[in-house]
Amino acid sequence: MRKEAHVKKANRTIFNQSNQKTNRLEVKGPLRSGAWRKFIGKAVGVAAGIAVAAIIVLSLLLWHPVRAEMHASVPSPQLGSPAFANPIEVHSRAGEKRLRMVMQLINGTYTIPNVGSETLRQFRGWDASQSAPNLSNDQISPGPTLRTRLGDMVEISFLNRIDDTKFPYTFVTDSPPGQSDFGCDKAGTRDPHTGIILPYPGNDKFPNCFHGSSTANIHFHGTHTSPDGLGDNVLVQVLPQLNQPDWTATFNQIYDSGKIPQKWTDLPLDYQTKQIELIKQHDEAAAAAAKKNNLAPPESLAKANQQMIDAGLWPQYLLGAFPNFFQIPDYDTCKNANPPCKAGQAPGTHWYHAHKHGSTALHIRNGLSGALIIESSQEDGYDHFIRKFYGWGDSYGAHEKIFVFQEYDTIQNLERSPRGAGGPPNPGKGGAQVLVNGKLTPTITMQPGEVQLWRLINATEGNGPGIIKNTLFQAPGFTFKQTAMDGVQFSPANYANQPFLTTNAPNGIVPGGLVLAAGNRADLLVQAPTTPGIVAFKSGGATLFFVNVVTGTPVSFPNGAFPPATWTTMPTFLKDLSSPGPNDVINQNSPVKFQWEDGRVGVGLLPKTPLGFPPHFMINGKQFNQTGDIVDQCMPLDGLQDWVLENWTTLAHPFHIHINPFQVVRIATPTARDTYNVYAPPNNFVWQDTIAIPPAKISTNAAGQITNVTPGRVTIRQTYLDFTGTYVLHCHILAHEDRGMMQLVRVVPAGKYPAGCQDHIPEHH
Ligand SMILES: [Cu+2]
Repeated sequence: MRKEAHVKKANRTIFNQSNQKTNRLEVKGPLRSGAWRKFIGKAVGVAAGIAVAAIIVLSLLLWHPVRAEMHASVPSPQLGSPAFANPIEVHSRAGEKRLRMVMQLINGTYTIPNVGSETLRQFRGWDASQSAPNLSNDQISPGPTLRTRLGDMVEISFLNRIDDTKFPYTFVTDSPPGQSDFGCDKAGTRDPHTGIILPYPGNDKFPNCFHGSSTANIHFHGTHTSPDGLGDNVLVQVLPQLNQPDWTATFNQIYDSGKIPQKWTDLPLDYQTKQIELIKQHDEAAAAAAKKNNLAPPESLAKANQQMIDAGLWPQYLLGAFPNFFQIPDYDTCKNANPPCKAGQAPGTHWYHAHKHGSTALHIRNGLSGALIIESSQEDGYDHFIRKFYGWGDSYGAHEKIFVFQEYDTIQNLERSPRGAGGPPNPGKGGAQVLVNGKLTPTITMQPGEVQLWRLINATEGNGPGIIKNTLFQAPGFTFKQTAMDGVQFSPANYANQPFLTTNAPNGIVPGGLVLAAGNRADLLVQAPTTPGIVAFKSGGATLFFVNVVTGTPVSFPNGAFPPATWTTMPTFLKDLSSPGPNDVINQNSPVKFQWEDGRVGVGLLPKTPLGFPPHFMINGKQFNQTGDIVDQCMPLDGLQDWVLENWTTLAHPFHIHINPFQVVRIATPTARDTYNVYAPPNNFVWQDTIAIPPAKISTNAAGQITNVTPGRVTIRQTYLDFTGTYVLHCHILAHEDRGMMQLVRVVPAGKYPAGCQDHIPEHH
């Protein structure tokens, strides 16, 4: 039985820890230098043939912002750099206004560039009218790019076909403390100072620990859709099932109806009854496995499901298959519907990734993410405007480059053994390199003076090398014009002012320039220089990709200049939100505080650090679900609110909230004790759905006690339109999210506010 295997594996790990050794977590030496990609130094010339290995400082520690910097010495021209390629694409069927596809979660042995073969999970997807592609491809890649248009239906049959016997300890629920091995993943790390094994989870407590990594779902990051049911529902948990019933006919019945089911009982009876039965069987198998090992059974998933169904809500636990089904709201159409929508989807660069609490970080490091491109529907819309200006026709073709930045690794830092007594922690095999669409430092070829639309998506775990730095936009000879942030086009004023890329923006530059935290996206029109040559695009010191500008006649455009001198107007629902009135909420006196334990002055893992274990990341003094099933932030539908977000730690946390984007009104970056660099434009606020809250400045006295914390502050303005339901806000450094830095959020109808805020809370671990 599968669950038995997990329990045994967990026991074996613990047994090995007590013997001060492990099977799967042995202490490993540094990466073999010969394994690193080699480059030919320009200075010595190709003929000299002297290979210069890229030097990577392997001092990455997940919670250490400074030492995590990746330093690479990469002279050009590059040798052995693969050609850049957009990820494969699944797009809406033109005549049907629908994207109907299969998205399968699989596992296998894949080659990570520079690392070797590893057992990973991957997304593979295809249009449902076609047969499955060859799934034995051993190259890692993001999931397919999904390309839709405003107004389209999205119909994704999500099949979790992971063979969970290939991965350690994967259960999704807990049992009474001390009575069984269900709960957090188990592993060991050796303290280099004492030689003692510090077992994971250590001080982490379920559900705020790494766990449940064979269970998944899909979050559609940046979409304005329902957080409930078959929409952008991240509270649903689809457990793995290698061999599945064929759900094609059942799911097609749902999609073909054209009506999005609003209740569980709206789904075909076949799916309801089979799922209830499958989860019951899963409970029984887990209980039997526990009994065989003299352990208490885990909590019943079937019981949790039944409680939700009885309350008229959606069950959280499903086995193997889930039909994601929602519409991309087109404001130009839905504003005339009955009832009318109040906002639409912003056309732009969005993305998707697995979002099961406890395994989001590991999943993102398995590459379980991909681009979601939503195109405009009208002649003056974002994509139509750009393509018309450059004469690119009805589709971008090779003029568009999609960058899914990812990091690949098979295990979390906290679950990994250090390299040896006294040595730096083991950064993992692929943990220090950022790949582009699954490739290491690929090369884009451009004509002299050519213009392309670049869509950048930071799908890394978000720490250290995963922060895409502003140096990327300082590549010599290239010209950049940012057109969108987080999938929302710039207003004409911001298009002209370029708040991230220039110092001429109102009230000065956005602190840090264009830096992409995990979850951020940016669109830029990029023009190559007319001088041929190879240019490295670097994030800090690390080269992410190259552009090879070839020899030739500079490209000319029908409309001449780069970039367009005028810019298309904003859709009306994306105009500036009004300032909150007396009846709106401004949480000036109750900020959303991103913090760690009182007394902590820095990150740290080992006993030499102040508190002896890695930080417990919290929001407003508690971890996710720490005080039970409580909605942390409840808002009335149509509410307009300004929130102050604060950061009381010494590393930036990217705040992300689902369903509705927000406008960034103010950024206050601490520069010294009680001193800030403030960015506060008077209007034309940039829309984002993810923003890094600047780190705090912490002062201490001679005894090391904290005497002052000057927190980083961001003010966001948001309104909660069109969709009620329960969802989340969280830190997009996903290891922080898994370990507690998340809140449960709910939007209720105005008439049920606040009475309905705490009704029937879904389980969410
Ligand atoms: Cu964080």
